[in-house]
Amino acid sequence: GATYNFAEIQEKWLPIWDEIQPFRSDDPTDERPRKYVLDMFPYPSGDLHMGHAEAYALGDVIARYWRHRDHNVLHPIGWDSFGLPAENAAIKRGLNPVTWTYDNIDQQKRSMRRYATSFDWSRVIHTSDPEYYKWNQWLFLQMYKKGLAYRKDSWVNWDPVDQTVLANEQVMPDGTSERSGAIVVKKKLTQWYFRITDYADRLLDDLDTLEGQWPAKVLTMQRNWIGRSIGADVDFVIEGREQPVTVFTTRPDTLHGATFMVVAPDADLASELAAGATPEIQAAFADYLTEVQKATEIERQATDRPKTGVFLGRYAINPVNGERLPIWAADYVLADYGHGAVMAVPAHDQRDLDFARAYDLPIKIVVDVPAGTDEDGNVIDNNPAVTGIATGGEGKLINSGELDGLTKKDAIAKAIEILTQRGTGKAAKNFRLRDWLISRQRYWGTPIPIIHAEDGTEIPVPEDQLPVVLPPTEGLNLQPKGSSPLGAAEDWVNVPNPIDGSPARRDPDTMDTFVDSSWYFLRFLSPNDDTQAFDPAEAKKWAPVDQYVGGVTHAILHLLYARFITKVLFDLGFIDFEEPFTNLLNQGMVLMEGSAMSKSKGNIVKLSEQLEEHGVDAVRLTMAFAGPPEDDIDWADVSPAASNRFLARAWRIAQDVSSAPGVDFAGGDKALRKATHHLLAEAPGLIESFKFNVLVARLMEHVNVTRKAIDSGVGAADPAVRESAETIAMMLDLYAPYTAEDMWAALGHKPAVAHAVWPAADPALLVQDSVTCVVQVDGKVRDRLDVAPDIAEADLEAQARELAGVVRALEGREIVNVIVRAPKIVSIATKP
Ligand code: ANZ
Repeated sequence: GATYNFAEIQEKWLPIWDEIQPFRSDDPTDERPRKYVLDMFPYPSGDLHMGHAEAYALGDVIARYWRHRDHNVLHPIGWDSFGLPAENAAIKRGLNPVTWTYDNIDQQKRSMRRYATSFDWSRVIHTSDPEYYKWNQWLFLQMYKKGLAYRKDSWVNWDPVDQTVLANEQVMPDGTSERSGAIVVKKKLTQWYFRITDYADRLLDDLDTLEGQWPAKVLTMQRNWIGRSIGADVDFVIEGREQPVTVFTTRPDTLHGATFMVVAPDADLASELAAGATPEIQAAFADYLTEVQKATEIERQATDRPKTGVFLGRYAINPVNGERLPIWAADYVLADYGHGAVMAVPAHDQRDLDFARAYDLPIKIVVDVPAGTDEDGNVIDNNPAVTGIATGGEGKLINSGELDGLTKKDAIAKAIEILTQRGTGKAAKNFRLRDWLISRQRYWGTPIPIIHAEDGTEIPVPEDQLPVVLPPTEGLNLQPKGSSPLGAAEDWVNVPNPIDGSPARRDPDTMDTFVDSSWYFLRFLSPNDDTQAFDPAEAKKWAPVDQYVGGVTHAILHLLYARFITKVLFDLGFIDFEEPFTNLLNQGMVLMEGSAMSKSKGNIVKLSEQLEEHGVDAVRLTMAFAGPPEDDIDWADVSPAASNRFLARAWRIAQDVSSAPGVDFAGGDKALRKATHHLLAEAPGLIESFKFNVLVARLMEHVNVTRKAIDSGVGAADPAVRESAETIAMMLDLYAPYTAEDMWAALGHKPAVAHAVWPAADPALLVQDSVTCVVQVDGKVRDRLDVAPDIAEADLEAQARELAGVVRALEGREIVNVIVRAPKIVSIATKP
C-alpha cells in the first residue's frame, strides 16, 4: 500500500485549505458559543524561529480544540511591525524600514501558512499600516482629552546606544536596556506620558479577578511592579523656607524617632535647599550631584551599597515634637518616589541606620522590639546602634509622647489621627508604578498627533485629519542621534496651525510600540473598518479574549499596558469589560542543550531545516509532546523523527479501514469501542487543563490498541476500527493537521477535519467491566450477579438479598450473620 510521505501530504492540502478557508469566523448567522483564542502577535524580525514554532503550535491546539467542541472560534494573527528592532535591522543593512519590515512579514506569513496554524487569514493586521496606526493616534487623542496623555519635563531613562528614552519597564533589573543591552543613564527631557498611575489601584485590585486564570507568577510580578504602599504624608516646616516639605512614610508611628531628613540629590528641592547654604556646601553638593547622575536607579536602591551624601546646611522641624532635624542629600532616596524626601528613622529603618552610622548621626529608639535569640540560643542585642541592624519588627512604642505603650499598628493609626487633627499630615498611599513614558525619538513608529503652535500651545490634530502618516524616509537620516529624525522632514513637520493657519510644527516624536499592542486584540474584531478603531458590537460578541497564549517575557510590560488601555476604553464607554485576557497560558522556551539559542553560543536550531527534514506535523507534535506547555523544551532531548514514525502509524490505520463511512458503530468490537470512548471522555479535560502532552501519549497508546485490533481477530472491516480511526484523526488534528486531514480523506470524508465535532462519549461504553459475585446461604451457592468492580459493600448486600435464588433459600429462616467481600462474595448465615 501507500507509504506516509509528509511532504506530499503538505503539498496536497495547503492549496485546498487556501481555497476553502476553513478558519474564517465572520459568519453572522453562526450562533454557536464563541471562543476568542489569541496568540501574542510576532515582530517581523526575520523568518519564524523555533520559539514561534512552539508558541503557535500550542496556541493552535487550543483553537482547534474549541472548534472540535462545536464552538465558533476566532483565532487571528497580525504583525507588531513598528519599533526599534525593525528600524535598527534596516539601518544596519542600509535598507528602508518599510521594505525590510514588509518583506519580513511576507516571509513570516508564508511560513505561518505552511505551518498550518488555524488562523483566520481574512483578519490580518500590521501595526505599521496607516490604516492601523490611525487608531493609535485616535486613542492618543481620546486620552489627551481626558488628561490621560500629557507632556512633562523629567529625568528619564536614556539608552545611549539606541539614542532614545525608555519606559521604566524596559530597563532590566541590572540597569541595562531591554533592547540594546546598554547601561541606561538618566537624562532630563520633555516627554509624553500616559497617566497609568491614575489606574494603579484598579490595576492592582483587579488582579484578584484573574486568580486561577493567569499564572500565579505573572500575577505576583504585576503586583510587585505596581507596588502599593500604605502610610502617611507628613509635612515638615523648613527653617528659612515658606513652604513645608512633605515626606511619605509607611511608619508614621516612628515620627518621634526621626533624627534627620534626607532629600534626593536629583530632586529640584535639593538644589533649591543647597542654593540657600554656604558656598562650600553648594560646591560639595554640585560635585555630589554629578557623581549621583552616573548611578543607575538599581544601584541606588541596592541595600549593600555604602551610603553617601552631603549635609545641606538646613533644618526641618519635626511636627510632633518640634525637634530640629538636619537635612541631607543622599542618593538612596529617589527623586521620583513618594515626594523625593524622607524622614530618617535610623533605629527602625536599615538604610537610614547605615547612613546615620556612616555620618555619625543620632539614633533614637522609639519602638521597644523585644530582644531575640539566634539558632544557637544566644541572646541577640536589640540596640541598632550596637548591632548595626535596624529593628523593624513589632513592639510597644516608647519615647513617643501620646503614642507610648501602643502597638505598631495602633500607633500608626493614632499618629495619622494626630497629624490630621493638627493639619500637618494625612493618610497616604504610594505606588512603585510610574506614568508610562510613550514618546520615542525614532522614525519607525506612530507619529504623535499633536501640533505645536509658535507660542508653545499644544493643538491636537483634528480627528478628521488622521492619520498623520509618516513622511517618506528619503533624505532623512535615521541614525539614532537623540532627537527624532522626523524633525528634519521639513515638508512634513512644518504645518499651518489648524486653528488660525499661523506657522506651526508637528510633534516629531513617535509612540512606544507598546501602545500599538495595548489594544490590537480589539482591532482583529473589525480589522477593515475605516470608520472606527473597532466595532463595539463585535466586541460585545467576542471580547474579552478567552484564552491568551504567549511568552512570560511579557508578564509586566505588554500585559500591564493592555490591561490599562482596556480600563481606559471601558471608562470611555467603548467596551463593557475591564480585563482584556480572561485566561493566560505562558509557554516555555525552546532551548538547545540546556541553554537559550543564540548566535554567540552557536546553538541555533533552524526551524526551516527541521520542517524540511521532519515535516510540519512532526515538529508541531514534538512541541506539544515534549512536556507541559509551561515548561522549557530542550530540542536535544526530543525526537521529531519518532514523532514522524508515530504519525505514519496513525496514518496507516486510516488507510487500512475497510468499512464504509457512516457504518453503524453499535455492532463493532466492544473492547475497542470502550477504549475509543474512554479517550473521547478523557480528552476534553486534558486539553482544558493544558495537558496537551498527556493527550498525545493517550493517542499513541490508542493507535497501538487499534493496530492490534486490526491485525488480530477484530479485523479492518469491523465498525469499531472505523470509529477509532475517525476519533484518532479528529484528535490528531490538534497537533498534526496535515496528517489528520489526509486520514480524514482516506476515511471517505470531505475537508476540513478541523470542523468535525468530537462525538460525546457513550456512557454505556464507559462503565467498567463487571465482576461476577456469588451469593451463598449457609455455605451453599444460591445465586450470582454481575456488579461493578468498585461496588460498595452495602449496595452489594442489598442487591444480593433480592436475588430470586437467595429469596427462595431464605424463605422462613432468620438471618444471623452476613459477610460481604465486595465485589466477589456475599455469604449469609441463618439460625439453624
Ligand atoms: C520613615 C520610616 C521609618 C520608614 C521606618 C520606614 C521604616 P515602600 O514600602 O517602598 O513604600 N521612602 C519614602 N520615600 C522614599 C524615596 N523617595 N526614596 C527612598 N525611600 C523612600 O517604603 C516607604 C518607605 O521608604 C518610607 O517610610 C520611607 O522611609 C522610605 F522605621 O519613613 B519610611
